[in-house]
Amino acid sequence: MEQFPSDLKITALAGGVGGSRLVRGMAEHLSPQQLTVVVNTGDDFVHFGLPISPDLDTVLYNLADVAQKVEGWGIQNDTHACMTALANLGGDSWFRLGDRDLATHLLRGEWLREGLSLTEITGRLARALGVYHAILPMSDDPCRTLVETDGGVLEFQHYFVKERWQPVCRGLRWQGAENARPTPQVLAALQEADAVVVCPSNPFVSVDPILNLPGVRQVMAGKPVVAMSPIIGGMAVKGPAAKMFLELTGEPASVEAVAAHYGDLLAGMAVDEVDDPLVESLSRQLHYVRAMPTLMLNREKQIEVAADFLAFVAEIVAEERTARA
Ligand code: FO1
Repeated sequence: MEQFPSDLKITALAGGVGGSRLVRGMAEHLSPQQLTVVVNTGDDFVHFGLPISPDLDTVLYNLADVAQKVEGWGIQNDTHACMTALANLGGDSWFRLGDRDLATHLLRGEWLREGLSLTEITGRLARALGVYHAILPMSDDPCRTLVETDGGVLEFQHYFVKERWQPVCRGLRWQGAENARPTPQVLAALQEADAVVVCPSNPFVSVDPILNLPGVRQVMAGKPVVAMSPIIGGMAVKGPAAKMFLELTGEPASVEAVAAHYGDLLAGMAVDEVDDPLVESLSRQLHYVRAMPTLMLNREKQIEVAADFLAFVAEIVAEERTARA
């Protein structure tokens, strides 16, 4: 690709696996000064007394190149001796924590008890794993996603992992939202960005928790915000995004539904090449639309897809600057 201009700064909003694939690709093209990642912490929960931050760890492990290749979360070649022993003792084993992964949660717990913030802890873990792009939790305050189902309100990981996202989702709410604030680092990264990238993460449970924090939308207003659609040909690559579109909006998942969900926030959106026939109609909703390959199932694809996507973002930034000059 043409070199992405070295003076442009991107702040990306990401959830877990889908987001971390694009982030991983972009990190190959952008220096740590150019790319900052703001990560959803709505999926966080406490399990066996350990503070688990699945999306932060997924982004971290992917950037450190130690993530499980197929699942996208957890550590590649991790062992599960602790989980096996725990299950043999009658403990709950529905949430699979690998032995090496456990070290992350043990340290996070220890450092939280010492008074460090989640932001500081994530920075320490990143440096220890040789990751120099900033990974910022959206907030240092708890703001936990709760899923309203016919069977009652479920904590996000109970809905997602234990129930395999099968219950019908009737609504979402966030425990702690009334007191949760974005960190100063998050607001500064958004303020300093030339463009904000909305990664191909679940709009409802990965991106909305970040956007809903007070001040986040305001600081993004007027900046080019460019998304990559998490919906390809009406389906989600992974997880319940397509199912949630139908259950929460009554409309089937589509690139138009993604654009409608984000509304005026977006200047542009990249859609997968299979959705090329929808680009014309989508252009009535959005100023900048481009179809391109977006599947990123291996490292090479992540790098290639990120290159095309960043070229699209750079064009939008340049056009917006010209329009405003
Ligand atoms: N996802 C699963 O589907 N099953 C698991 O047992 C599981 C364990 C797990 C452990 C640590 C971690 O950081 C993530 C883990 N995930 C697991 C993934 C994760 O819970 C979800 O993919 C995200 O929360 C959705 O973004």
